[in-house]
Amino acid sequence: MSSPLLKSVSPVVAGSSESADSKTGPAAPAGAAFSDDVRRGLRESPKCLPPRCLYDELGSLLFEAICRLPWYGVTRAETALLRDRRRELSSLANPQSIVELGPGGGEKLALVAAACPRLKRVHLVDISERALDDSAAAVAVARPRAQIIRHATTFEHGLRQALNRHAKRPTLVMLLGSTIGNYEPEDAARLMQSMSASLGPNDTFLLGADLVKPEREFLLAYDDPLGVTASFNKNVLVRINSEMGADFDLGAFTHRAVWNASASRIEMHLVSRRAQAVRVGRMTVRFKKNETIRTENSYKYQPESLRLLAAATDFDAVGQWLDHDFGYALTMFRRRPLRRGSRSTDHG
Ligand code: AVI
Repeated sequence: MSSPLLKSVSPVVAGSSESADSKTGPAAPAGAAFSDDVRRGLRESPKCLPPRCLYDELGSLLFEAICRLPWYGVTRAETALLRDRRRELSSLANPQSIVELGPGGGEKLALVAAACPRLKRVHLVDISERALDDSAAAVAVARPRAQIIRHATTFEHGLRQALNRHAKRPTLVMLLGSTIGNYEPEDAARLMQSMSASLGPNDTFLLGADLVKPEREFLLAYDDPLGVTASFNKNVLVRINSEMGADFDLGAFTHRAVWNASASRIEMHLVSRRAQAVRVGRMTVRFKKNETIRTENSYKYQPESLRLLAAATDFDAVGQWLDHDFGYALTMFRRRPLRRGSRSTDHG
């Protein structure tokens, strides 16, 4: 096989378990990486933290709770779409191998795996051991004979390892749960480039993404009446306090969700209720009243903007399935066949 593989990708959510029904959420950066993220982000103007910082153990549990809230429909919509369309998906991809980047609890993977008659092996890529355990168990029930290979690493490394393992086999790579929404547009474009360069012409890439919907629906989903999303957001301050010896006063910050229509994204912020100085290790971080730390961008797509993600790549969108009621899309990409005379880097 080839592998220009995902070298240039630096996802906002690096190597993670994200799916909406995930048991863990995107993986937490390890200690030093977390501190670096925090120090760098709090020095920026405006202040911001990468969304991966939200997912320590408690953050992952809170994200799991969010996925069950009536106002956050990503998991339900995606699971229903996969259930309804699994035969079409399977006949288009017809995979012998499936690689899921961030399988979460594995429920969605199990649905797809059960519908793929030629399936021989499943690669699970996640930094979280818990997600690997849960998803391996779910796949083992759905496809007891399939070989299950765990990659406790980032998406990039895991995908590279998985593709290296079996050249020339139709492989379906899945990135579900609207994880793509937490990639900045340039990172999403890079991901698509790398993915299209890494997959062979018999392989497919299935991408799940949340669609643009009325603002009030986003505000309910990202600032829910039970306050679970607010806790999820503020937990990053708890994490900074405990991992970096900081003294954030949780009562001095408020959760805010903002729909940024021009950027087509919902943003999560922590708003400082007063002017204050916070000690973070040896650093002193000053806040003006109403100054915010942006903790997440969640980009929302249109069906055609998802298909256009393939525009600057060797991918074509070969299938798209929409949940019109909730506003969710599954899009399948395949590399267009090489023109005669062009150099092949296939593994398939
Ligand atoms: C993990 N990710 C796709 C979620 C999202 O919708 O962007 C994280 C989340 N943030 C608030 N609620 C859920």
